[in-house]
Amino acid sequence: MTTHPFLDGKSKALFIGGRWQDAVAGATFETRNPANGQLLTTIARGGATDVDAAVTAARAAFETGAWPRFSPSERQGLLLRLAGLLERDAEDFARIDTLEMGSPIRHTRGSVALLVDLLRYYAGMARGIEGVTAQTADPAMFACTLREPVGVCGAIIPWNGPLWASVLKLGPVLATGCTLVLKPAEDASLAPLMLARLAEEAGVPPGVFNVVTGFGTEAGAALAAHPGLDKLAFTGSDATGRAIAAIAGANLTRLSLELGGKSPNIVFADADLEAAARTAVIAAFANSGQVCSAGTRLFVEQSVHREFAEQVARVAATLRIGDGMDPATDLGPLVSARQLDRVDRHMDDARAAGATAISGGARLTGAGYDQGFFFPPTVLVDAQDDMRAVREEIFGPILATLPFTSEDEVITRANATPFGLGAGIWTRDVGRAHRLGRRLRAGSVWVNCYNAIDPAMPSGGMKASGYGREYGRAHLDEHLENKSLWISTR
Ligand code: TXE
Repeated sequence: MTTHPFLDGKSKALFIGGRWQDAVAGATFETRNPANGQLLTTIARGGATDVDAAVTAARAAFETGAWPRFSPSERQGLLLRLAGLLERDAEDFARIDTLEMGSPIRHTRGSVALLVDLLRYYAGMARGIEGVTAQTADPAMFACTLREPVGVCGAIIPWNGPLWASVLKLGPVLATGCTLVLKPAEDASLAPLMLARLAEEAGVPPGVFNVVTGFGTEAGAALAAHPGLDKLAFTGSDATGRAIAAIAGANLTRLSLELGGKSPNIVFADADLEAAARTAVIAAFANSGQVCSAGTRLFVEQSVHREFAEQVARVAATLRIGDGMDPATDLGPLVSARQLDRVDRHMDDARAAGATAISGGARLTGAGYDQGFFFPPTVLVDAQDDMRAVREEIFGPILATLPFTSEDEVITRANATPFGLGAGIWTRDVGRAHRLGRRLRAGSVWVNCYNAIDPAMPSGGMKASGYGREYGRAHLDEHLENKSLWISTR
């Protein structure tokens, strides 16, 4: 039996206007550990009425009460307190994410440490919100810009990094003086709810941060369509993103989207191939491949392709697969049976289309695996660019290796995807790194590394990977209006 202080046998309530409450309809749903199917707890299944109450609370908090009067220094203090509390409870947060979505505990512990730093970054940014004073043609005019919070924000987040996504949405909201209604994914609601408890303890005023748990088609759809939002941020699949964009468009709700991808990782023969192979494995298989910027199309220069693919398969085969709570585990289960089926289907398609798995290739069964959703790291050769498994985001541990012969060819093929989130380049040729770094149509390009991330560096997509940026000053800008104030001195 798993013990965790948050799993106290009580059903988890919604957090609205500073109060913990059941869904108005009284409905709940179960959440289970994907490593062994064990029931963790039940959670309130919010609906349209609950979402409406949360948006109303967020509006009230934005316009009245203490929050609009919080100075930048007070918002900074709040964020610093929240960071300190997250640091204090780091182990509980790491364990709840591992229990609910399967990610290895080493991974979730590392994430919490980065998120503490992220909150401290936003705490600093709360003090750096500045407009400009413009020299206009009319010398008697005083003209300046004011940066003001956009208002009530909604956020719909996925299950692949529930704490990560919650903190990333909350940080800039608190830094800028906005308010937030967060809808976690139904597969991973617990860390966002724990974060709400921490926000309460840190002194975030009632209504500033609200969490409505529930299903996408119910609470999610109601939040996306709510006319009371000033801004909506969505992270998830491109299909749901498109539906949300249509609804937000009808309401003229300001929107940012992070919709995953099919990111290329390009290895030239002159690269440090040992480092490239090690990193290619992490790029594709970390979090069992459930990472938006996973490097799942591994382009390898023809002269070293087969040898390199085999090296990657050898490294992949050393990864230990099991329950994420075991500190030795490198790869945990996929989040759900639905996700495992999706990965299975992609594998069948790839095989039918002529690809060969030189490692992995079938879901794991037998002792320790049967109750969970385990799929091993899978390296494909004989893959083609037009195969479904090479075109579509799988969100599982399947990596396609693809040989290429020239820079121009690989750039064309790497860019021939609807997505544009991340891209990797491995080479010792600095000129080539610059040339390709500019030509790749992706929001982030990593040279001789992959998935580097820092609070100060913006991250987001081009093309169907979405729009808007998270992290860095760009993320704050998404939460700020730019008001022009003109004062005639005549
Ligand atoms: O995503 P959804 P799913 C991709 C990945 C994965 C696939 C499906 O390829 O295999 O999406 O995952 C909420 N109105 N990514 O089905 O549906 C839902 O409750 C409003 C990539 O889980 O996009 C959850 O909170 N909200 C991605 C969130 O949307 C709705 C991360 C994401 O769920 C809704 C996750 C609706 N009609 C999946 N329907 C990334 N960018 O990293 C669902 N939701």
